[in-house]
Amino acid sequence: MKKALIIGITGQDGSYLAELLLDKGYEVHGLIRRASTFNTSRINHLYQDRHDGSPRLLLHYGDLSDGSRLVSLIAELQPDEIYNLGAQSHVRVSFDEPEYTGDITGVGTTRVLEAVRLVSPQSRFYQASSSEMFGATPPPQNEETPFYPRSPYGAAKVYSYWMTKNYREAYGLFAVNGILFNHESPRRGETFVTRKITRAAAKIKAGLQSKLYLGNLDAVRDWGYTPEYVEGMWRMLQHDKPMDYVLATGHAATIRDFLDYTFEHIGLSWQDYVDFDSRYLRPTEVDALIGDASLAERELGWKAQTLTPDLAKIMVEADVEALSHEGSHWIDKPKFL
Ligand code: NDP
Ligand code: GDR
Repeated sequence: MKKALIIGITGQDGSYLAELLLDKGYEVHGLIRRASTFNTSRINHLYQDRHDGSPRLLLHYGDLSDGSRLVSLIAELQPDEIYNLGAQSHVRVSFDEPEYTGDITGVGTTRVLEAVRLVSPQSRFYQASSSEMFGATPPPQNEETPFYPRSPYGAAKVYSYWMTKNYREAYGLFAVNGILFNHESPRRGETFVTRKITRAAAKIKAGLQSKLYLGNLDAVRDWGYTPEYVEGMWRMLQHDKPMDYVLATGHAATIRDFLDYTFEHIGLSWQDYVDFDSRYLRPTEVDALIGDASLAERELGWKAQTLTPDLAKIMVEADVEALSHEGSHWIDKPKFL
């Protein structure tokens, strides 16, 4: 049985990747952070108590700030595959917390790479690199496009990208960068713009909210569907050569387009509800990201199937459904999101 370690298993991508690997028969280990409240809601449905049979999903406390813990855990597990999906992943927040973002999203990767080099060099390593590394470089962007990050988050990801590449070249590790464009799902964090829109639309439809405050509506993004992207991550680690790949749909949409797709689907007009709030603007914006994933299609047989209009429908339908089940508990989430 293959063994995988997912750092960031409680996040959007980690939860879908855990499902995929369990379906493929892996033993899946996940790193979770100690918190004063439960932070495993995205993976609770996968969890099986250690006392009931032989679970294939096992969770371990740790943190990307804690290098010695990464060494002890990786030494103990000797995983076949390690996926580093852990990060302070919010671009706007990275302007408020640039040093913390550099430590976790940047140096955290080096801590994992060092642990792999020292105690488990046979492990295959996946680094969650990002289209945010392209930043101000105009689209279309592919593996050859120069980086020009526009945020502390983007700069930290560029550092992690180069450290991953360097450990591959310097020490012969099987270490790859997946350069993923935005990917979304009903499990997307509530403060990213797509989910913020689909949750608000569901609440507006139910008569529980009257306004939605957003920032820049003109940014262009290439939004795909997360379950397809975690399959791409896995394929990168099954390839015979360690290489870096872009995953993207190749299609462009603005925030306005996403609002259109979402609100039209539930029979409303977003212009009646959306207002501007400058606190959602970033000091420097990434204007346009549109990926060219032809290398992944040629070498991994990977191609995005779900495009943004269908993605918006999947997400808003899931939020309408969740609201009907969870009612006021669901809507009581804090307003500062
Ligand atoms: P999320 O923000 O949903 O998940 C991030 C994960 O990292 C969570 O499990 C979180 O734990 C964990 N984490 C945060 N800080 C630490 C820390 N100090 N130590 C250990 N773990 C930590 O992100 P996504 O799932 O959307 O993205 C996964 C990865 O892919 C991230 O690295 C992101 O930057 C990158 N990425 C994402 C893209 C996207 O469109 N989604 C596109 C390109 C790259 P907790 O639950 O406790 O907060
Ligand atoms: P992004 O995602 O920055 O692309 O990073 P986000 O959804 O936060 O922003 C996308 C675009 O929407 C604009 N926007 C708003 N964004 C948020 N969050 N909230 C708002 O109210 C709002 N109004 C407008 C933003 O300015 C931006 O242009 C995501 C993260 O998952 C990263 O971790 C990942 O690396 C990249 O995608 C690829």
